[in-house]
Amino acid sequence: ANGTCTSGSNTGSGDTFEENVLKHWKEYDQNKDGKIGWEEYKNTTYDEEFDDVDDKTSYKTMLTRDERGLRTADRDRDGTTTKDKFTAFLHPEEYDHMKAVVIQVSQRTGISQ
Ligand SMILES: [Ca+2]
Repeated sequence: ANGTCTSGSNTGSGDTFEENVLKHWKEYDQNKDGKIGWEEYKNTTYDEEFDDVDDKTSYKTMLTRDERGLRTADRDRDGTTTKDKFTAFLHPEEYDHMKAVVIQVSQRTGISQ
């Protein structure tokens, strides 16, 4: 995951899978309602650092990829992301129903033109 590992106080390579998810979860669930909405996700991930970025194409590509990932993780299609869904989104390789996303992402990043 790009752009989410900027914590200066992070001492650790010892994070477990769950600790890692929880760390991101707290970061993204800004209003602490136990769900992450798309807007919440977008605001946390892309913030204003992309506002004046030249490369709008890669911004859009990332945005589309993330939206697709979250939609795929949203199995009951209620439009919100619970912790279970968020875990699947962060670690799609661990979940059968996320396999399509893993394949799409690796294809996308594997092609350099
Ligand atoms: Ca929330």
